[in-house]
Amino acid sequence: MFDRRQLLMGLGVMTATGMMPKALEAAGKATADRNSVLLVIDVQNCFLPGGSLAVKDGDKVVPVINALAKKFAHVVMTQDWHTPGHISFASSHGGKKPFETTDVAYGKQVLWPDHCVMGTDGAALSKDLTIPNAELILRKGYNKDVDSYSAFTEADGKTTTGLAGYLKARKLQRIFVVGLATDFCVAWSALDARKAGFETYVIEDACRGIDTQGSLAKAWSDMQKAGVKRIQSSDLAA
Ligand code: VGL
Ligand code: ZN
Repeated sequence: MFDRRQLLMGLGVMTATGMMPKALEAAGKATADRNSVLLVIDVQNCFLPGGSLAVKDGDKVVPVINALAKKFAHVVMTQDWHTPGHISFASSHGGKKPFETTDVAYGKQVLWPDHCVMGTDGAALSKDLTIPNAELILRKGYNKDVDSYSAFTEADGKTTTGLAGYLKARKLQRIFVVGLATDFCVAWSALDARKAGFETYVIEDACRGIDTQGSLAKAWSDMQKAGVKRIQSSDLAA
């Protein structure tokens, strides 16, 4: 016999189309259920047209992300948030230019123009984002000697931001990653999400890449190998 509670729980997993999530996924779709979170990576002025590390067409992601955010019960956003003189800035390494690499204590570091310095207008989230329901804004990259593309783990491979613990404590087990840049902070976050055991999607048309030295193709290949699901915003049912 079904009791009332079982019946309601059963209804809870049905979607508006009447299809179960599993059936939708079989058709190449995905659903934002109550255990899903939209993770909006680094939609900040420095990465938008006119910014110091502008991502081509970076502003195009904003309306797509605004529309997606309405479908999610849970939204978390990140901000790249560096000290002045940060280790990831070419200007901190005499003679080095942006987009060159250098060896640092934790391995190879790509060097960037100065960007997202904490408290500056360049580090602010885009004013065109309309996501008042975002429940956490997580800053990363604030340790002067360690970069952090990933929202989960700094570039030393061991210092945690606490995000995995936060999401697990709140039973958010399915992560949809969007934002800037596909081949750096989005990809590293998605790969770490998989390492931490989350079901992970990247919504391609809600991201744009930097694409330096083959980084975009490599990022998609690494993500595919790690089991990250690559979808379009139109694939999202709920
Ligand atoms: C990023 C390079 C340097 C990103 C951040 O958000 O993808 N890329 N800092
Ligand atoms: Zn950065």
